[in-house]
Amino acid sequence: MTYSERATKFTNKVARELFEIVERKKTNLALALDVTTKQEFLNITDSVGPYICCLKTHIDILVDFDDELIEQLKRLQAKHSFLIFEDRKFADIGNTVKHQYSQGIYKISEWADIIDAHSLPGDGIVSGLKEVGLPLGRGLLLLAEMSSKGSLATGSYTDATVEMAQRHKDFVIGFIAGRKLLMNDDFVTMTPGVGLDVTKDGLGQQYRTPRDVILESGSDIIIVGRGIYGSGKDVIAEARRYRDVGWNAYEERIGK
Ligand code: BMP
Repeated sequence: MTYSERATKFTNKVARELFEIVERKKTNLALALDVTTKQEFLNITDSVGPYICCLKTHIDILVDFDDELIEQLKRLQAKHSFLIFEDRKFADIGNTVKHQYSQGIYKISEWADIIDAHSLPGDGIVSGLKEVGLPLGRGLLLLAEMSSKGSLATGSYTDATVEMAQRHKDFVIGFIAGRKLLMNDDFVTMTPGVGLDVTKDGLGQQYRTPRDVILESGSDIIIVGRGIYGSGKDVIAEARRYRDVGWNAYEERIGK
């Protein structure tokens, strides 16, 4: 199915919006922007904005975070049209994650369209996040697999994560995983650990190509970080390159 056909099937508003943006901008690229200053964060977002469907953040790595940053980020979101995914990887009991999601310095629920969580604590984590996020029209991804070497999220853990998602279809929009996990098209699959030039970093990250991820493994969205903004890179040229390779792999998959 095409992204636009998929978009019409989602009941969750965020999942629908994501695929509408993908189709409209013709990009299945999400940027993982792991820089540590506001200046770099905003500059790169503005440069790469036209080529991405989603901006993935780790808001707690910014050394100079303030509320103004969120206002500036929202302005760039309106300018370029992308969803914001805060990669918070919640991993605690429902009551705790509820506060972590909505309170503290970052007030993630106020600006992040998408968040993610580990399934490790059981269904309560989804219920806690849902209490906050569902009324705000947000969506949750469950980490069913990880790209890092030696990840324990495999086999029965992955299967149980898929079952958990199916029990919470109103709020869980999909998975962080290396491949499409279900034959039906009810969930979004987003895949990190994507790179064209290197196969690993020095800390356990493992990279696969966009073609492998989208065409061979049936994922929907490639998440690329250092492949785009790494040292000495022309971020616009790299973003275009990943967008093109990712989109060509999708067109090949649907037989276009
Ligand atoms: P990079 O392309 O620079 O390796 O960045 C990958 C990004 O995806 C990082 O932000 C990391 O936190 C995230 N990520 C990952 O690499 N593997 C996973 O399994 C899950 C992730 O969220």
